[in-house]
Amino acid sequence: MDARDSMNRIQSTTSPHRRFNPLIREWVLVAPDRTQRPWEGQLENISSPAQVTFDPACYLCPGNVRAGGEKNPPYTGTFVFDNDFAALKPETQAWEVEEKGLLIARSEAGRCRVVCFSPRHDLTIARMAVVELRRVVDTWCDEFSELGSEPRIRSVQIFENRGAMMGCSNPHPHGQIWANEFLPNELAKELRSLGEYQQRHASTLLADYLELELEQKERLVLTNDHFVLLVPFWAVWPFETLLISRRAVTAMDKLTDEERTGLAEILRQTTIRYDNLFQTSFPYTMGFHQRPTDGDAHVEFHLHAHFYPPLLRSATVRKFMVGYEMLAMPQRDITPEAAAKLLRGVSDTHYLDQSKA
Ligand code: H2U
Ligand code: ZN
Repeated sequence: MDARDSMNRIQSTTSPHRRFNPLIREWVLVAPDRTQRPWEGQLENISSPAQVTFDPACYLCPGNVRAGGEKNPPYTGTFVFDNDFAALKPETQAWEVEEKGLLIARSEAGRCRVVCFSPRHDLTIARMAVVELRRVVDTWCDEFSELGSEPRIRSVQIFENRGAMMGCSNPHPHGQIWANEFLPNELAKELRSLGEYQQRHASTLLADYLELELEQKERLVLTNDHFVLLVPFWAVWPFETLLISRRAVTAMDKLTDEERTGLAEILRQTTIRYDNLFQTSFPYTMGFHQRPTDGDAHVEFHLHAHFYPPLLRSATVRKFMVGYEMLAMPQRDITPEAAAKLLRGVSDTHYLDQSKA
C-alpha cells in the first residue's frame, strides 16, 4: 500500500487502531465506534456565562479586594499580579535528596502569576474584541520575557483553565503563569523529540507536520496568515486542538507585530467555534509550549498551544480518563478527522451574537 492509500484507509476507518504522538512519543488508542454506547452516567451542569459586567464579590474585578487582602487597581486593560496562593515561590532555598536512586527529590523555586484578560467580568476570549485580545497577547509576551530572564527560571508555562468543569475558580476572564527552575514533564518530553528531529531533518518537527496537514486538509479547523489550528492526528481529548505558528519561532517573544495580531484573531475564532459547537461556554484547559528560558537559542523549538476540552458528545457528556486510560493508555471515541469536520462546520459568529448579526 502506498502512503496515500494507507492515509485514506486510516481516515475512513471505523476499526480500532493506535496513533503515535511524535511530540511526546506516546500512543493513543482510537476506537471510533464507541460513541454509540449508552450513557447513564453523570450529566454535566455547564456553568452559564456571567451576566454582570462587574461583580462586587469577584476577587478579579477592578477595585475589589482579593483573598490575600490586596486591592486590585481600577485597571482598564489587562492586569497581572503574583498569585496570592502561589505554588512556587522565588525565595525557596535549593536542596536535593537522593537515596539509592529510589527516593529522589529536589527543591523547586519559581513564580506564579495571575493574568486578568479584561476588566469585564462577563467576557470570555470568545467574546472579546481582537484589539483587547491583542493586549492579552502582548501581556503574555512581556511576562514570558520578564520571567524568562530571571536567572533561575527555565520554563514559563502560560495557561488558562476555562469553566468550573476544568477547575476554574471564577468566570472572570483570566489565566495563569507558572514559571519555574526545572523543565516540567510535558515540556521535557517535547524538547527531546523536537531536538532529535531537528538534528536529523534540519527543520522543526512541527513545521514538517504542519506542511503535511496543510496538504491533507482533513484535520484543519482554522487558518490565517500566521497561525493554523488543527485537530492533531494523535489527539486524545475529543475536540483537542493544536495551534501552530506558521513561522517556526521558538517562543512568543519572537513574534512580529502582525503575528501577534494573528494570534489574537485565531484565539478568538478558536473559542467561538468551541462555544458554537455545543452552544455553551465551552470548558477547556489551554496553554502554550515555548522554548525553555535557559539562555540557549533552542532552534528546535516551535511555538504552539494545546487546547484540551473535556466535552464529548454534547454539553452534558464529558470524557473521563479512567480505567484503561489510567492503567494502560489514553483512548478516544471519535476520530480526529470527524472532530475537525464538526469544528469546521460551525459558524464563525458567536451564538450569543448571532441574533444581533
Ligand atoms: P484558576 O481559576 O485557574 O484556579 O485561577 C485563579 C487563581 O487565582 C488561583 O491559582 C488565585 C488562585 O490561587 N487567587 C489569588 O491569587 N488571589 C485571590 O484572591 C483568589 C484566587
Ligand atoms: Zn470579576
